[in-house]
Amino acid sequence: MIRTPLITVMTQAVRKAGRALIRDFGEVEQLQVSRKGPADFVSAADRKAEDILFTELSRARPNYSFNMEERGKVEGTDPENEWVVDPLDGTTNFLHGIPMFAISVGLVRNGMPYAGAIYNPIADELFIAERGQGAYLNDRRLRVAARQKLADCVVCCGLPHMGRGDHAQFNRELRVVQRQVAGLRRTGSAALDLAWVAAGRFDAFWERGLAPWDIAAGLTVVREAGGFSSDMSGQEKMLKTGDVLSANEVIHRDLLRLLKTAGPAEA
Ligand code: 2AM
Ligand code: CA
Repeated sequence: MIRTPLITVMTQAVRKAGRALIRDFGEVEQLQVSRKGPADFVSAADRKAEDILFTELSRARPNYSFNMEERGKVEGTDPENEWVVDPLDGTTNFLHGIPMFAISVGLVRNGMPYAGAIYNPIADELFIAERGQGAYLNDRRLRVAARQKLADCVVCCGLPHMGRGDHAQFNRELRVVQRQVAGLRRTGSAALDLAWVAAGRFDAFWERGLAPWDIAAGLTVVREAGGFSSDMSGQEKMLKTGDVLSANEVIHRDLLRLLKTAGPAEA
C-alpha cells in the first residue's frame, strides 16, 4: 500500500468521518419505525460528517480550497488545490437503512482530478488513489476488469427518479444497453459505483447529471486502476457536465458508441 503524505491525510479524515456516520446509521435504523421519519436526523449526520472532514483536511492542508456538498465553496489561499467533498454519498440508502453509502473526498488540482478516497464504513472498504501511485482497496492494488465483450459485462447505471434526470433519454439508453449486457445494477451511490469499477466488480458505470463531489474522487480511483472515463460526448469534461461513463478502454469505447445510438436529450 502506498503511503504518501496526501494518502495519509485523506485516510485519516475519511476514517474519522466514517466512525461518526456508523454511529448515526445505527440510530437511523431505529428511527425507521417512527412516524416523523429520520430525514432531519440524516441531514444532521451529513453535516456532522462534513464538519469532521473540513476540520481534518484544513488542519492538514491549511491553504487548500474546498467545494463541499453541504457548506458549498470555501476559498483558500491556494485556489489550485481544491478538496471536493461529499460527506454522505448514497443519502437515500442511508435514510432507508440500506447499508450502501460512502464518504467521498477528491482532490482536484488545477481543475483535474488528482487524488481520491472513497470510504464505505459499513464494509470497512477504503478505495484510494493518487495520480501516478496506483489505486488501492485497503491494502490491495486495484485493476479494472479485463472483459472485452459487452455480452459478458455487468454494467452499473444511475436511475432517474421523481424530479431528477431526463427520463425519456434514460429509457432510450437503457433499451439499447440492456439487450447487449450480462446484467445491470444500480446501487444509489455514484462514488461507490466508480470505486467498484476500479475494483473490477462492475465492468462499467454510466450516469448523467451528477455533481462534482459525487465523482471527483472516483475519477482518480478509476484512472489509477487502469480505467477510462469520459462524459457522453467522449470528452473528459465529467466535472463540468456531470455526465460520466467509466470502464476499461475497450468497453468504454463500445458503450460510448452504443449510448450515442440512443439519441440526444429532449429539447
Ligand atoms: P447523494 O446520495 O449524495 O445525494 C445516485 O444516483 C447518485 O446521484 C448518488 O451519488 C447521489 O448522491 C447523487 N445525487 C442525488 N441527487 C442528486 C442531484 N440533485 N444532483 C447530483 N447528484 C445527485
Ligand atoms: Ca453525492
